[in-house]
Amino acid sequence: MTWHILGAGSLGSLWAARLARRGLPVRLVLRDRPRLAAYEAVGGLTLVEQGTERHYPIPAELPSSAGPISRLLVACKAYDAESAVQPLLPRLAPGAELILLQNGLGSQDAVALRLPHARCVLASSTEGAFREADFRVVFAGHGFTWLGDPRQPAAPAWLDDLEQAGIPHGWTPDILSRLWRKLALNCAINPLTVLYGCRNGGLAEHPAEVSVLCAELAELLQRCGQPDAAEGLHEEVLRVIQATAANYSSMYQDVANGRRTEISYLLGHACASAARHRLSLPHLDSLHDRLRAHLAQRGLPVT
Ligand code: NAD
Ligand code: KPL
Repeated sequence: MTWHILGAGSLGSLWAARLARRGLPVRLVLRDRPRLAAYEAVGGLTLVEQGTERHYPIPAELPSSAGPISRLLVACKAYDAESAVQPLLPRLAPGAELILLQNGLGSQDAVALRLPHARCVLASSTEGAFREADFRVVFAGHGFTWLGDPRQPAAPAWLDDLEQAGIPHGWTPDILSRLWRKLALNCAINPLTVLYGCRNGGLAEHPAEVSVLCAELAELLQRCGQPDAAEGLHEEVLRVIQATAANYSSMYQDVANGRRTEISYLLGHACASAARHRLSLPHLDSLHDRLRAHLAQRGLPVT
């Protein structure tokens, strides 16, 4: 069965190249004609791995192309996922499965609401990749991808394709807990690195602020029915700050490069969930306000 990949950016290209090089059928779905023409001009994707580059002439098509889609990897940013899937709805075959690679929470529900009859598998990935140029991606950090379906605990047969492609992954009955935990880590670290203009390690100079945010985030996770995601959060945040001390967080990099952030699906989602549960989290709210003001000052979207 063909893997249709929507979003030929960093993670989408990384998945596409690894699946294609094992001989698995892959097709990229590109946004529009100009983007398809640009892709055809370079003749495929280039993946750079440990300094070695390889070219993959993977076929590409438009959302409006003919033919059914049975398996769709959605590899857009969270804020693009719903609108990117929309034009593909008429092409989805009965029993189609979608794999949603978005970080944070909120975009997955928005997509799933449009697809009451399709299976949506959610993913939480710690792999690292970035775009060096259009259709040229660098595999920057090995990691792991958790997959799961909150509505259907049975693992799909296509996990064998990931095994074959060497994509490190695991199936979990509790993918929401994984997504909440990653969201909490990102909320405790990423906005502060933007506001202080520092690497992750720079947060070691702000222990009280990190600690109070972790306490509020743990309270939120408990209230949202995710006690496992709350367990030992502060300790893990401190471990990640130390282990990734030399790195710039993904949100820091987005802001530094003038790119839209996924704020609404991270801190925005956390604050909105707290409000829905009538939970007062003043430090998290204040962090959200400060981050939005910072983005607005730089002319970046605040959602
Ligand atoms: P990216 O910006 O590199 O790629 C997204 C791609 O989607 C772009 O090529 C864009 O042109 C395309 N796109 C947007 N709208 C589209 C549309 N309507 N039709 C077709 N294509 C469309 O993003 P990314 O870094 O690969 O991130 C994707 C998701 O994975 C994000 O939620 C991110 O947080 C998450 N993630 C990324 C990494 C990483 O290392 N890059 C790691 C973990 C998680
Ligand atoms: O995932 C991250 C990111 O930068 O987005 C880490 C390294 C965990 C920091 O929150």
